[in-house]
Amino acid sequence: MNVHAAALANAHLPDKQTSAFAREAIDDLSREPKRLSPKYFYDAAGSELFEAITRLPEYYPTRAELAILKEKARDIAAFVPKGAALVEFGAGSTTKARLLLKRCAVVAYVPVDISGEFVRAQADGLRMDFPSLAVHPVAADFTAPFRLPEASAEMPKVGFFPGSTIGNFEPHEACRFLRSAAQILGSGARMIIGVDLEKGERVLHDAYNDSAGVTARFNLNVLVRINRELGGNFDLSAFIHRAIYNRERHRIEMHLISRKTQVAGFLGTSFSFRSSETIHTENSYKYSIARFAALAHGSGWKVCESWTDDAKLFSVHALVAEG
Ligand code: AVI
Repeated sequence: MNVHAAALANAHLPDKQTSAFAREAIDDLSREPKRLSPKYFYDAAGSELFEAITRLPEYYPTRAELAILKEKARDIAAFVPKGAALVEFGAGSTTKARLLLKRCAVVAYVPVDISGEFVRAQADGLRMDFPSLAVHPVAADFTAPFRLPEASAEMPKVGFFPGSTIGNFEPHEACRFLRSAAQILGSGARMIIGVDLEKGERVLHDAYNDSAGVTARFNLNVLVRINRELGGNFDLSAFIHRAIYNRERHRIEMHLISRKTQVAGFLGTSFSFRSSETIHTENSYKYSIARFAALAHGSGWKVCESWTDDAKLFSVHALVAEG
C-alpha cells in the first residue's frame, strides 16, 4: 500500500464523494506543476459565490448571453421543433431555461444535474410557473452516458448547454462531451450552446480578477473545502488568486499562488510549496466563431446559426446532429 492509499485507509471518510475528492486532490497536488480540479469549487458556498460572480460588473458572460437569448428569441424559437423536449446539461439558476421555455414550443423540460436534490427543487419551481410543461429531472453526471426519461422518447430533443461551461473543458473533453450529447439526445437532435468569445486581454483580465475579490474567494474555496472536508491545514492568507490570459492556448487560467515557502496538507500527506509556486485550478477556454464551428464539426454537429451580442463578447450557437 503506498503512502496515499495508507492515508486514505486510515482516514475517517464519510462517503464515496469525499474519498474521491481526497484521492484526486492528493494526486493533483503531487504533480509538477500542482493543480486542483475546478469541479471542487462548487459546494453550496462555491455555487453562491459563482452566482455572485455572474452579477459582477466586470463579469460580462452572463449578461451578454442573456441579451442574446432575449434579442434572438424569435430565431431561437424557429430553430426549436414543435413538441420538443428541452434537455439542459447541468442545472444552475433556471433563468436562461425559463427564457427558452417562455418563447419556444417545448412540451417537456429535462434538467440533468449531478445533485439530485438541487435538480428536483428546481423542477418543483418550474412546475409551479409552467403548469402545462412536463418536467422530468434526471440526477446524473452529464459528462457520462445517461438515459433520458421514457416519457420523452417520442419527442424531438433539443440540448441546452448555456454559460460557456464547455469552456471549462479541455478541447478533447469538449469534443467527448459533444459526441456523448449527440448520442444521448439521439438522431435528429438539436442543441443550443453558449460559448464565450476571444476578445481583448483587458476585458478578460478584469472579468476574472474582479475588484471586489469575489473570484478570489471562489478560487480559494477549493482550499476552504480541503480544510473543512478533509481536515486540511492550508493557511488561506498564504495563497493569492491570480487569473492570466494564455493567448497561445486561448484560455484564462486561474491559479492560487503561494506567497511564501510553506508546507500544508491533509489526511497525513504534506505538500511543500516554493514561494510563488502555483496551484493551477481552472481553465476557461475562449473560442472564435470559426474555431468553435470546427470543434462542433469534429464532434458530430453542424453549426446552423451563430448569434452574438452587439459587442461580440459572447456567442450562442444552434447545432444540428450530423448523420
Ligand atoms: C462556469 N464557468 C463558465 C465560469 C467561467 O467563466 O469559466 C467559471 C468561472 N471561473 C471564474 N469565474 C467564473
